[in-house]
Amino acid sequence: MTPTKSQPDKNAPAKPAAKASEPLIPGRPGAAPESVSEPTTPAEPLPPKPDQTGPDTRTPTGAETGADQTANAQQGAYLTTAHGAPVRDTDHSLKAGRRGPTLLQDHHLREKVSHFDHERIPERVVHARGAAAHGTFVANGAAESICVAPFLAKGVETDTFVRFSTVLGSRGSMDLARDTRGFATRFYTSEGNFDLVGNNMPVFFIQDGIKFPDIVHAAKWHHDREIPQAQSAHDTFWDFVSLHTETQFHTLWNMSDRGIPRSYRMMEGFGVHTWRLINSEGKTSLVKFHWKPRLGVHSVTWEEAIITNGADPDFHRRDLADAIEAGAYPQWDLGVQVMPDTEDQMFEGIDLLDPTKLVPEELVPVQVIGTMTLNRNPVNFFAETEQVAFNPANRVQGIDFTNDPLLQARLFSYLDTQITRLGGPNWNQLPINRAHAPINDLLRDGFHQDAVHGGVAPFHPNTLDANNPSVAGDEQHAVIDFPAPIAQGTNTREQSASFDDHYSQATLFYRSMTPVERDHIIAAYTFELLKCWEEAVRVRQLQCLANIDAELCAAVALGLGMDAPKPTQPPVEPAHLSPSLSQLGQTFPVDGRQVGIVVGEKADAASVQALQGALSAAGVVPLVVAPHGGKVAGLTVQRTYTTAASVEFDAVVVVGDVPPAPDAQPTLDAKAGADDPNGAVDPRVSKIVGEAWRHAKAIGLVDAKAAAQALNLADGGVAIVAGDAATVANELVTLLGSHRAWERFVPVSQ
Ligand code: HDE
Repeated sequence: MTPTKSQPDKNAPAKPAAKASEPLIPGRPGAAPESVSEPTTPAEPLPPKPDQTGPDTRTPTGAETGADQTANAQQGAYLTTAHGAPVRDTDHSLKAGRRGPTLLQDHHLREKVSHFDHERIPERVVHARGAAAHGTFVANGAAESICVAPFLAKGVETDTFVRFSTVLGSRGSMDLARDTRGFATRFYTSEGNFDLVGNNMPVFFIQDGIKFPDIVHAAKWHHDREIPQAQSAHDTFWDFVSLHTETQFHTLWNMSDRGIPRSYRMMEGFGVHTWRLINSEGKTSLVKFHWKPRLGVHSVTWEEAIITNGADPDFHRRDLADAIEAGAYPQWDLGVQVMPDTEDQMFEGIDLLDPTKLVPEELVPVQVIGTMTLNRNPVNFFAETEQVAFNPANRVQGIDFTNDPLLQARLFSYLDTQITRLGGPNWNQLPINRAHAPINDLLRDGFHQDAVHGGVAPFHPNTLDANNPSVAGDEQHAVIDFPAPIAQGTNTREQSASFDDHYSQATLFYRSMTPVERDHIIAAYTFELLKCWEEAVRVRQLQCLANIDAELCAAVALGLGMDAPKPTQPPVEPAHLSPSLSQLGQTFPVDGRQVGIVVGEKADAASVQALQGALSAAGVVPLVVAPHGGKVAGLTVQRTYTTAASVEFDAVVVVGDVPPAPDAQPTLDAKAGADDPNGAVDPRVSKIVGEAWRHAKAIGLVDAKAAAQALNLADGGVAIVAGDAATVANELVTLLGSHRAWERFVPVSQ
C-alpha cells in the first residue's frame, strides 16, 4: 500500500535533509514557489522495489576502466532529472506569473516532454507484435556425440529468453490472426549467445531470401490504404502465393489449425533451415531443430479466433504471462532430426537446403537433447520484449550454417534491420542483448555507445596493448567455420532442380490430416479466397489446390461457387503418410487451462467450492461467472455474465439454476443469445454455453437440470458430463487433456 501523510511507512528511509517548504539556506526564504500545492510535496518514499533495481543480466565491463557501468534504471528514493538533480515539482511548469506564459528556461519541462516525444521506436518490419519470457534450458547430453557446444553437455543449465510473435500485424494488432507465429529463442551460453530464430511451422514460403521483401509486401496491408491488418485474407497475398507455387506448402500450414494456436504454450517450434553441427572430433551432421511443447499442440476454432480478437485481442500475451505468474511454467523439449552430412545434402530425395521442405518425423525421429522451462515474466516490456534483437547469425562453437539460400539472406538481414530499429550499431550493449559471457570486441564508438573502453589499440594485431585481446582457439571455444567443400561451377542466379517440387509435401500434409482437420483447412481456404475480389487470383489458387488434392480443390471451389480445375500436374501419392503432422489423438497435461463455472444468484457454494478445489488441484484455473460482480452466495466472482467470454474458457460448467438475472441490463449480446423461449436460462449464459458447444469444448452440468433442458443438453452427448461436483471435475480434467471433443461433429471430408 502506498503510504499517505497520515499513515507513515515504517520502512521508509530517513527524511531528506530539506523538505520542499523548508528554507534551503538558513535565514533565507525557501526556494519553493508559493504556487506549489498538493500533490507535489513529496510523500515519505518507499524503498525501491527489488524489481526496480534494473535487470541483473548485464555483464559488468567497467572493472578494467574503473567506470561505473551498472545499468540500473531506478536508483535513489527521489525524483531527479535525467542528470540526477533532485526535482521539487513535476506537476506544474515554470511560468511568468500564475497566469503567464511558460518559460523556455524550464529545462525539466522540456526534458520531460522531449523525452516522451521520442519514446517510440520503429516496430519490427515483420513479427512486430510479440510476447516474451525468460527461462532456462537444461541439456540432457544426448547431443554431445554430434555437437561440441558446451551448453549441450549433460546437465548444463543455460539462461534463455523467448519471444513469440505474429508475423503480419502491427504492434497493436490482435493475437489470434491467422498467421505463422515466430518462436525466437536466445540461449545466453557461457560461450556467447546462440539464437534459434524459428517459427511454429517447419517450412517457409520462399526458397531464396531475395524474395522476402516481395512476399512481405504482398502479405502485409495494401499499400494504398494500409488495410487489412494482420490478415492473409486479401488479394495481394493470394496473388503472390498463387504466382509463386513454392509458397503453397507453407500456405497450407497457415490454412490448417496451426495458423490459429490455442496458446503460445501449446505451439511447436522449428528452426526451419538445416544446420550443420560439428562434434569434438570435427565430424559434422546436418540437423533440423524442433521444440516440442509438453502441453501438446492445440488450436482454436476459426469462429473462436474471430470472437477472441474482439473479446481479448491480447489473449496469447495474457495467457503466457498469467500462466508463468501462476507458476504453471510452460516447457518445451528441444529435439533434433539428425541426417548425414553428405556431399549433395539430400536425404531420401528431400533437398535439405530447400526451406520449403520438411523431413517427416516418421522418417527421421526427433531426438530430445534438452528441456526449456519459461519461468519469469519480463519486468519491462520495452526494455526486454521490444528491444531484444535476435539474429540467426549468432551462433556458438559447434553450430554452423548451411548453404540454404534463405538462411544465407537472413544472416545479413537481422543485424541490418536492428541498426535502424534500435538506432545505431550498439544495441548489443542493451541489457537484454548483452551476452552472459565476457565481451572483448574491437568495436568502438557509434550512437549510444555505453561502454568506456580502455587501451589505445582497438586493432589486431597490436604491440601497444600487448596484442590484447588475443584471438581464441578450440580450448577457448572459438566459433568454428567448418571447411565445407565449395560447389564448382559459374556464378548463376539459378537454383537447383531439386527445388522445383512445390506440391508433393503439401499433398502429404493434407492427406495426413484427420477428417476434421481437413474440414478446417477447406473452410479456411474458402473464407480467405472469398475475401479476394479478383477472380483471376481465385482461379489461379484453385489451380494450385488441384495440384495438391482433388477433394480439397473441389470442396473449396464449391464454397466459392466456381468450377474445380483439373490439375496441371497430378498430385504425387505419398508412399507413407505422416501422422505426426496432425494435432489430434493424444492427451496432454492440463496445466493453466481455464474453466468457467457459471452460477446464478442462488448458487450452491459447497458444490462450487468442491469444483474449484478439484480443478485447482489438477492445475486447472477455475473462474466463477455470476450475474454480477462482488460476491454471490459467499463466493468471490471473477467474471460476470457480461464480462465473461466463452473463448477464454477451455470448458464450461453450469452449477444450479441460472435464470435471467432480474437486474440484467438489456444488451444486444443478451438478446442475441436468446434461444430459450421458456426463459429458464439467462440469455448471456445460453450464449456462453452455446459457443462452448459449437467450439467443441467440454460442458459440465452440476444440479443444472432446468438449464440442461432449456439448452438442449439434457440428453447428454459428446463431452457433456452431468453429475456431482467431484464427478464432473474428474471427467472434465480428462476431457481437457485431449483439448476438444471434435467427435461432436460429423466431418464433411473423409
Ligand atoms: Fe525473419 N526477420 N526473415 N524469418 N524472423 C525478422 O528481424 C528475414 C525467416 C523470424 O522476435 C526481422 O529483428 C528475412 C524465417 C522471427 O524479434 C528481419 C528472411 C524464419 C523473427 C527478418 C526471413 C524467420 C524474425 C524483423 C528471409 C523462421 C522475430 C525484425 C531470408 C525460421 C524475431 C528483426 C523477434 C524477424 C528478416 C525469414 C523467423 C527483417 C530477410 C525462414 C521469429 O530481419
